[in-house]
Amino acid sequence: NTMSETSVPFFFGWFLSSSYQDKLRSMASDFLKILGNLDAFKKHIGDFSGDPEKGVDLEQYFSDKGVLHCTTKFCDYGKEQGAKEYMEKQEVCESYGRASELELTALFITPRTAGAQVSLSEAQLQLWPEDSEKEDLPRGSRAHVTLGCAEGVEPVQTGLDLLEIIAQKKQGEEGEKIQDLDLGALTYYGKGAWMLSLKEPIRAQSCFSSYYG
Ligand code: ACK
Repeated sequence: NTMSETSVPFFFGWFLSSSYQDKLRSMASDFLKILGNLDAFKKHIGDFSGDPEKGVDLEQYFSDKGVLHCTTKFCDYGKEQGAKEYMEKQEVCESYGRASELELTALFITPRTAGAQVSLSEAQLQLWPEDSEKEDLPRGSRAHVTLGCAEGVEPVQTGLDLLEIIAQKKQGEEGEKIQDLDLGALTYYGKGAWMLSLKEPIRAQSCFSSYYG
C-alpha cells in the first residue's frame, strides 16, 4: 500500500462517522446554549464583546467548518514542510482508510473558536507529526476537533487555543471552577476561555483518511 503516486492532500486526519458528527454537534449545541445563559458566563461577556443585558447567542457566534475531523498533518497540497515525508511514512500508509476510535474528553470555547479536545491513544500517536506542538508540551496536546469559528477566524486557530489552555494548566493556573453541569465540570481560564471536562468521554468512530477539498 504505497501512496507515492497519489498527489499530496490538503490534510490528513481522522474523520468522524456521520452518526458521531451528529452526536457531537448536538452535544456542542447543548453546551453552547447552557453556557451562554449562565450568569458566570454573562459576567465575562466582555470577552465576547457582548452586551451583558442581552447575552451572546453562541450557536450563531461560531460557524460550522464542515466535516468534523481531527487533523494529524496539514499538508497544503505539499506546500507545508514535511508533507511528502509524512505521507510516505509506513504508519500513514498502513493506517490509511482504517477505522479508529477517537476519545473526546472535553469541549472548549474561546472568543475565536469552539472545539473538542482529543486524547490520542499510543497507536494514534504513531500518526502524529513530531513538530505539531512546537512548545514544551506532550505530543498530541494539540489534538482536537474544530466545532466552529468566530467570523473571520481560520480553523487552524482551534488547536492553538487548546494549546494555550493546556500551557496555562501546566503553569499551575488551575482556572476558576464554575460549576458541575450534567455533561461535566465547567472551568473558566480567563480571557474568554471556557472548558467543559466531559464526565463520560465520547468514543467516536472515525476513519483515518485525507481531504483534498
Ligand atoms: O480545524 P483544523 O484542525 O484546523 O482542521 C483544519 C484543516 O487543517 C484544514 O484547514 C487545519 N490547519 C490549517 N492550517 C494548519 C496549520 N498551519 N497547521 C496545522 N493545522 C492546520 C485546520
